[in-house]
Amino acid sequence: MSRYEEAKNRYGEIGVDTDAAMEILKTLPVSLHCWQGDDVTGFDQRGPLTGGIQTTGNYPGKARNFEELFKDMGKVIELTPGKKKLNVHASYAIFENGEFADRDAIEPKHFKKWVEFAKKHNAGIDFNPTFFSHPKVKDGLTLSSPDEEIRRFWIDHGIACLRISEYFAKETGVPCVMNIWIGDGLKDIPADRLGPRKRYKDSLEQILSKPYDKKLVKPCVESKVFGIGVESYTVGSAEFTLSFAATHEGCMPLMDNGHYHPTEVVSDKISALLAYYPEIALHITRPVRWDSDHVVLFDDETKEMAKEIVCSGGLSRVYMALDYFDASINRISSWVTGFRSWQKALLYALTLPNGDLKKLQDEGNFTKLMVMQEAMKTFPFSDIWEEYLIRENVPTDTEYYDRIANYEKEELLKRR
Ligand code: RNT
Ligand code: ZN
Repeated sequence: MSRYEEAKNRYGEIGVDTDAAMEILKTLPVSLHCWQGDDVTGFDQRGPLTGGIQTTGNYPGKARNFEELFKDMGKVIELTPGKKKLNVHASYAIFENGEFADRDAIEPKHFKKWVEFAKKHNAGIDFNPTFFSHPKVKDGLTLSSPDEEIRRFWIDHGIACLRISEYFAKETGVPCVMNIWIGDGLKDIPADRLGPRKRYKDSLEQILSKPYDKKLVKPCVESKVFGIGVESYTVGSAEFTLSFAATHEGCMPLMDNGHYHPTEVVSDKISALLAYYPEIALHITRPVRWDSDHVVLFDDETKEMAKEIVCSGGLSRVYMALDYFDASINRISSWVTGFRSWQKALLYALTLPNGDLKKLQDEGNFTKLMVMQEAMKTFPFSDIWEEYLIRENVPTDTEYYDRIANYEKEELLKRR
């Protein structure tokens, strides 16, 4: 009997169908963020990364143009199991033959190559307007700026992005999640906290009041607690964005698990939102002390988030996207390890005896619940995971590093 057969039997004894778990997992789209490949630089400007976010590290081989980024993302897709969606930022517009359009004037045609790339990999696309790293971010503000000209520019950017999102959805046949995140905030004590929030609310309403196909485009708003250089006040706080989504039909809340106070956990918030919203969106990252966007690992909180999505029946209601950027190690490996970790967490969640555990809780049998929860930690999960990798035709956990090292030698180190 193969290791997988043996493991399958063990799981079978506790009522878990591992084949069914794998069949479900391979159909669940997870959004692969394009910005891990070039440290969130994008193609439309040469200035620094702004908005209170930061990449750290200077590992060689960063993608410098769309050809290199596509090549790198292709490598990531090759080395990871599961269904992908691409996650694209507006700053990754592709301009050719000397043409250029500013953020308020970008059009679907500037993303044609992304559509071709997505189609090649049978993937849908999610989209993000880019409200940072641009000269029109004035005093750290965009959609909440008191300067009406500045605010207009960014509202027009949001509207342009709705059109592009619709184009992505039409072309790929997959609805496009359009995530609005602004880094707007203040370094020091505000004199007026309400003013910027009212302006942000009005800006969002102006953007989302433009007609768009609600079946094709799924807008969401991402909250944040603070950013670097923006420590004292964030316009789009948790309460602000949740309230906005709750009062604007069709707009989802997006939780990034790096955007909360260090003892708060998104795993606990998922069910709270699912009790109220038909659909929600997530940015999956690994905060270390602050919103540091470390590579996602197969750690306790990552597992708990996946478990919550699975247990609450949220697999069809939660849009899952990765969001981190590590420039201190091989960027392809960062991408691959993070994507695989989330797949692993989902498979782990799908192979827990969730129905029985729930029953124990409801019966008040907390003794057995604890015993079973602990027992699951050393179940032969690795054999199920390896089988999934084989079925998905991708290298095992100990094989993929060499493939990346080879790609580094053949491709990345030549980018000087
Ligand atoms: C920043 C937010 C946001 C960005 C991306 C690049 O703190 O998490 O989602 O990481 O838009
Ligand atoms: Zn995020």
